[in-house]
Amino acid sequence: MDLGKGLRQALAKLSGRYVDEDAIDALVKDLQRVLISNDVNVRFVLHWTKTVKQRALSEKPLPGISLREHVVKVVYEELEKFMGAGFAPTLGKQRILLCGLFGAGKTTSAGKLARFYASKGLKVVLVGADVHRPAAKKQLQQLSEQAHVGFFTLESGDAVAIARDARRLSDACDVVILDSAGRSGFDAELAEELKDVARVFEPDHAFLVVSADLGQVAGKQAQQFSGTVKLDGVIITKMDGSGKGGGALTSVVESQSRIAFVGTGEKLSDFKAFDPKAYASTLLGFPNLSELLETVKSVSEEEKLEKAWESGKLDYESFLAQLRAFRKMGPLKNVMQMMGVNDLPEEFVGKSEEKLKSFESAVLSMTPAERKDPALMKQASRQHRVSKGSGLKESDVRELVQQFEKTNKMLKDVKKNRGMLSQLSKQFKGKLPGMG
Ligand SMILES: Nc1nc2c(ncn2[C@@H]2O[C@H](COP(=O)(O)OP(=O)(O)O)[C@@H](O)[C@H]2O)c(=O)[nH]1
Ligand SMILES: [Mg+2]
Repeated sequence: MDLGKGLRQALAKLSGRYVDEDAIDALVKDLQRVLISNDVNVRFVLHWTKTVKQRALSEKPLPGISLREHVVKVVYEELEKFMGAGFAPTLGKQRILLCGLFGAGKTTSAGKLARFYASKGLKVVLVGADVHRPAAKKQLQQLSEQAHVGFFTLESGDAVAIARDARRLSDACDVVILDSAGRSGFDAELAEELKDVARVFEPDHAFLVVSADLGQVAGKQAQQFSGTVKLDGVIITKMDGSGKGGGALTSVVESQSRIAFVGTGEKLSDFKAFDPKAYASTLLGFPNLSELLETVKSVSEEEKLEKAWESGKLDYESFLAQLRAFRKMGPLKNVMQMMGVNDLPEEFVGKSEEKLKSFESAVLSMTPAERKDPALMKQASRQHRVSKGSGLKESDVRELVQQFEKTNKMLKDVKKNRGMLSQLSKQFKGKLPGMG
């Protein structure tokens, strides 16, 4: 099972039950099973899950976030951490050397890289220097056509001769990508040829291509190759569907190499510069999780407002701000709901944009004094004026004021506890003006 699928299943189980220490223990066991079966180093797994558990239990969830959501967030953040740093490819003139063993996906990755740089507006040429496999040059040439980039090789001549000529292509092109020869294993001969090729080609960047299927061996290979050429990073291919991708990722990071690109399919477009944030969210099944967590952070910045609520000193301004904060929870709620988390009420979240707007326009039609001193708004003449200014019906404004007063009174009774949001939401259900 691939890493993402395993992780998603482990988290999905969590959503079916009440989250307490036992549930977190069960999750940790599931995570351990998933990671170990993905060939991640056992010592690493135990250390990692210990951190997850510790954080899950000891950290206070952000305001408005349930313990379950908090646990998901911790798993995501730790996942992001274990994948190391991201990679920002340089986009200028450069020569790139690709190395790796047979079947790693080297030639395919050369095509993918070419497409990647060409899409950034750079003039790219692919160089076929795998002289050991007769079909290799042809394969690369076909890829160059697909990617609409140049192609260069010599019909005869060894890898070093091709590399020497390819060195000069930099005069006419931005990016020169050389597909070197592989071997079935790392040996002295391969090391020699690579060194010779590198000496005449003078690459600005060298990438090792490894298949995710290697699991932990990927890290060992990165070490071997980096003893021969200075590696800028590792391209991990076949992350789609590999049962050992987790081991490949973590072992490469542990070997002090960085992950530069990830290949996730046979098409030229199945390729991305490595971004641990984006990759972690993809693994968990939510391509926008990092964005959503930013939303949570910004919602938590409304903590001050919650304090105002808790102290019972509510005015129209903070009321409106709080409603806006609830609305921001919208996308997050969708995600959590997909994971089986259902404790955010519909009434609050993202449901009636239009009605929240009318609420907003009412508050905007109030004078600063009215916004700060809600008691003023009990006067019919003021309600009349606000309804005119906002274009709302007078009865709507009246309802708003009544609701505000009720809320304000209730707030004075609400005890401070973790789920301010859920507490309030239960009592609010269906009663908020225009939010139901
Ligand atoms: N599913 C999948 N297949 C890949 C990926 N990268 C390469 N392949 C396949 O792996 C096989 C070997 O690739 P190739 O580029 O010829 O490997 P090379 O011997 O290292 O040059 C080919 O069938 C490719 O289509 C990938 O990211 N995902
Ligand atoms: Mg090849």
